Amino acid sequence: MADLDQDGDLDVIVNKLNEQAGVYRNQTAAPRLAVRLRGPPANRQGIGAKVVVEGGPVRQSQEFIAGGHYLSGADPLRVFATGSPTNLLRIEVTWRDGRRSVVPDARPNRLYELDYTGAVAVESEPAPARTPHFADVSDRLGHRHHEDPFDDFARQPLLPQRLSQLGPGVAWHDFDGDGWEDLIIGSGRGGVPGFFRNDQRGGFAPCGGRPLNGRWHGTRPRCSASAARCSWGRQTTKTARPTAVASGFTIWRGKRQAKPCWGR
Ligand SMILES: [Ca+2]
Ligand SMILES: [Ca+2]
Ligand SMILES: [Ca+2]
Repeated sequence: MADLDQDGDLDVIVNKLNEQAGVYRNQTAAPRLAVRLRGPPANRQGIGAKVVVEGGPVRQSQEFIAGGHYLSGADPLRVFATGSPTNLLRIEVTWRDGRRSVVPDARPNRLYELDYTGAVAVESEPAPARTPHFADVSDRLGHRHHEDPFDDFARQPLLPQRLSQLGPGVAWHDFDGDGWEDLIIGSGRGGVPGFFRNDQRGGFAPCGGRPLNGRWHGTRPRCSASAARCSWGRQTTKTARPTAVASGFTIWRGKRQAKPCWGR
């Protein structure tokens, strides 16, 4: 878009494949106000500056951008509706570095060109203190995730990110059947999963890396795309799927009786 006929409104140019471009004149008769910027030497068009115009039918704001339209750009001119031609308007430009330029008594049907050299620094207000809703209590568990170095991209060069670096899957499962969910933390390659029994007082007691007595399979954690899954006899309980892709593990109960570490 650009104001081709210099009447203060933006006209439209449309590029067409294998045809002549379309040029459309904006024929609005509504009062308007146009703003153009003269930025600092490295950014003469004031790209990134935000303009707010008040005093018109509504509060209006626009940003000076480079490109951003589909395969096209536009004349760095911003046009605002002014409502009544007698309205007095306020133009405020906030430049990329936070400086501001203000025209307190702008009038409709005019083009205002604001120069960066007249901008003034504005002291930013201190951010209000925020009270977090959650607190990190990871240290109470004393658990540390382990993941052997693994080059994901050697196997899948087009991966957007390393899937081996997402951290462990976490599952809740009441292993001892006391009605309180216990905590299982999966492991990456080379590590061991963490088992923590719910002590019913808001804490968890670690059971070490091998909480099941007797024989159990899965002692060698593997990195997979599954969530933590617990299987007891014929019954399989999928306890959680914390993320779409996470380091997970599967516990299979062997033919011999296996018991949790706390002896039940
Ligand atoms: Ca025009
Ligand atoms: Ca026009
Ligand atoms: Ca429990």
